[in-house]
Amino acid sequence: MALLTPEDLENINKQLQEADSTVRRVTGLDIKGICKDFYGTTPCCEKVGIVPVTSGNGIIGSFSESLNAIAGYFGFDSFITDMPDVSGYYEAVKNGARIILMADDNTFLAHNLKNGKIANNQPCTGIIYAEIASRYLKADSKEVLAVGLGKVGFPGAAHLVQKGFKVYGYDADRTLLEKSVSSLGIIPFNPVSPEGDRQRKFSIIFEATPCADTIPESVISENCVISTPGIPCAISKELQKKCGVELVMEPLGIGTASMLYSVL
Ligand code: NAD
Ligand code: 2YH
Repeated sequence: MALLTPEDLENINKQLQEADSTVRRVTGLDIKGICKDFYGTTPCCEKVGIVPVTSGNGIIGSFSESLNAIAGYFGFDSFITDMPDVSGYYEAVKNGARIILMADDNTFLAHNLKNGKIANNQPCTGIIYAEIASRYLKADSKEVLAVGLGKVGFPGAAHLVQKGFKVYGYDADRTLLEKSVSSLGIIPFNPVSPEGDRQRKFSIIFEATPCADTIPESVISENCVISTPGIPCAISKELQKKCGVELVMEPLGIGTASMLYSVL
């Protein structure tokens, strides 16, 4: 399990603002607008308690502070507890938190204590990046390439299938690829070495791997959108510029917004 680093989270507000303007250009709506439209919810200053967690690899510098900034950006009234772990949870509830945000090395959750709704970062991230990709205003077809079909990618790809897209997909893990083919009807397509003459270009690409350079130039159509929560980035800056790619990529905020709106 790849953990976020303080370097990933540097200038989180700026990263979020830049991602927001890309999302607006790509879809016509900002991140708030997409979450509101998709989940049918609107924040009403709900109090969010952010609890640092010390288990496993421990507290990540600026993780809680980044969540606090993100929650504020999306209109939530948030605070970080002084204490971590169970004591922090107790402190959050005692101080009136309606939603708890906390993460260990495996699970990052949002739990609404009033209505019982709970969200996991991985499916929420996959679904919202897929939703953004699906709304690309300049898409030339309803064909999508989905690369990386793990805990984030699989729910995202499933969402695209459910929305009626023809999803071509690839995962380096053969078992995961076969599961996506049999349970979602995904069409196997290895972007790096497509079989025979099946080379294709896509105007919508959804990527969720922990690897760099997973999307080669050969599959990118002019001005395509790549919507990718994957860290590090799926394409180099040079390739992004050369192909005029609209890149939706941000390390924490879009997925957290999806979690928060989903539990309202
Ligand atoms: P995962 O390990 O469950 O899935 C990643 C998948 O990518 C694996 O199935 C792996 O086989 C596949 N893969 C690796 N290299 C590949 C390649 N070259 N081509 C095709 N498939 C390849 O991980 P996950 O939990 O789904 O997370 C995926 C990425 O998303 C990670 O980088 C994670 O840090 C990131 N993430 C980002 C956010 C965010 O808000 N931006 C949120 C959650 C996760
Ligand atoms: O970054 C992570 C894991 N990859 C799970 C998130 C799923 N995308 N966890 C963050 C750990 C935070 C730490 N325990 C803290 O600072 O509280």
